[in-house]
Amino acid sequence: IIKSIANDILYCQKEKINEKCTSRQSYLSNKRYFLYDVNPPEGFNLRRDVYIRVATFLKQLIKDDKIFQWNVVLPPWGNLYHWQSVDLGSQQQIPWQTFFDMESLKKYLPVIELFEFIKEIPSENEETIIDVLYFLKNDEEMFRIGNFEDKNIFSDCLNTTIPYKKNSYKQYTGSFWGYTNVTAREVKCITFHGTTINLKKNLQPLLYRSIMFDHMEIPLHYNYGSVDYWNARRSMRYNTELHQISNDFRLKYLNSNDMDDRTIKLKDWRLDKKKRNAIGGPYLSIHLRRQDFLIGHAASSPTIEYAAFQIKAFLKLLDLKIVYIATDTNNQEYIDLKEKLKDYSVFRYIPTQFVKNKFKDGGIAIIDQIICSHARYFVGTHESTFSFRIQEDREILGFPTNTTFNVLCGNEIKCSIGNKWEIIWG
Ligand SMILES: Nc1nc2c(ncn2[C@@H]2O[C@H](COP(=O)(O)OP(=O)(O)O)[C@@H](O)[C@H]2O)c(=O)[nH]1
Ligand SMILES: [Mg+2]
Repeated sequence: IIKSIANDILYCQKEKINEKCTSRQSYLSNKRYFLYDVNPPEGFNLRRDVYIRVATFLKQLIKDDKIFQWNVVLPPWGNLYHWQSVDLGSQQQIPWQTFFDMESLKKYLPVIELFEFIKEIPSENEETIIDVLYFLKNDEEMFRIGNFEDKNIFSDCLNTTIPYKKNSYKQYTGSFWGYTNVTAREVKCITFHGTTINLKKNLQPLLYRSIMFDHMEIPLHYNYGSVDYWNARRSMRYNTELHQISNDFRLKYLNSNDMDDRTIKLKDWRLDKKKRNAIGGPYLSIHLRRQDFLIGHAASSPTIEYAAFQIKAFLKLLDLKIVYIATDTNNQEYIDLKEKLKDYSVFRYIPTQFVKNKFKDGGIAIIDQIICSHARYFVGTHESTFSFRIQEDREILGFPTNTTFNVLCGNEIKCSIGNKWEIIWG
């Protein structure tokens, strides 16, 4: 393998600098890039979980690998099914900095935006070429039989419909987040089952400098719920402006601020400590997931009438007068719900056009999540990853668990609360 590096024009060795190599100074470095993408239909909040799988894996790799400097290239956000605001035009190629605090992410792991990667990597024929792309797929047979075991084997790409094909320069073009100037030199198909750690053997940093995995939702967490999982999660702080907008709303309408609510976080997440004494603002928060959940999760989706009934019961129990509603429902259903709660103050966040243009549907959803996470008591939607992220944020803020892991029941009498994923502090 060592020999192949010397021969490969990809990696100009220091002593072998020639015309081709000098124009590619950066190839001298030991920097390696990990890129990934996720199955197009997956939503924003599952994608956030996929990032944590990637981040904890790379964190471990960096600990073990003394030679190469690994960087994760963050896949831009775009074209998500739920981002349907037509007045915002196409919501594509949105960098992570729109939603997240880059400095916080970097305190856990070296991450860069895709646009930075494109700038950093010299292009050939105006293309930024990724050295190898692994297209992961499930073993359908294993799912059919239900006999699961780790698997990581090359399979024929011809038998898979892959969304990549060769262009006239012999590189593979594909969706690549809408960047037509990003291509891959090689595409390999892999039937995979197991945790992220099992991808280590595919990295081959002596052969490849930039390595991409498509369908990164297939590999599982190797350390779900561990201290390291929670460190990665804590590093996913939101863009500070989104916090500011949420704080203004809390102060103005919900009588809520971090000092009184005991929800102060330190500037550096690494310094935050274990606590369970958060009180939250004097309001109940609800995540009422509708749209596709009415079909996909019909049994756990209440009617508006029954949702209102449950909300009233919580408000009485908690002796609260204010309820904040985060929902993806249409206006009419929200008005119906509000009508049924007319003895209480009911709020939802309605963005200005400026905020919408700047932060898009993704940012508005995060504002909803932030406001829900600061409430005295939260009731979410069963099996919604949108609700899961709120629960995690409340764990980080230090709420007692009984105020967090609650869900609205569907119309059936039996209703399970769901799992409690409690935070582990390092
Ligand atoms: N603003 C806002 N958007 C929501 C809400 N609930 C769902 N959505 C949107 O619908 C998407 C739901 O997809 P996803 O993130 O996969 O969560 P899940 O499907 O509930 O597990 C979110 O990413 C949001 O774009 C809500 O309460 N408020
Ligand atoms: Mg979803």
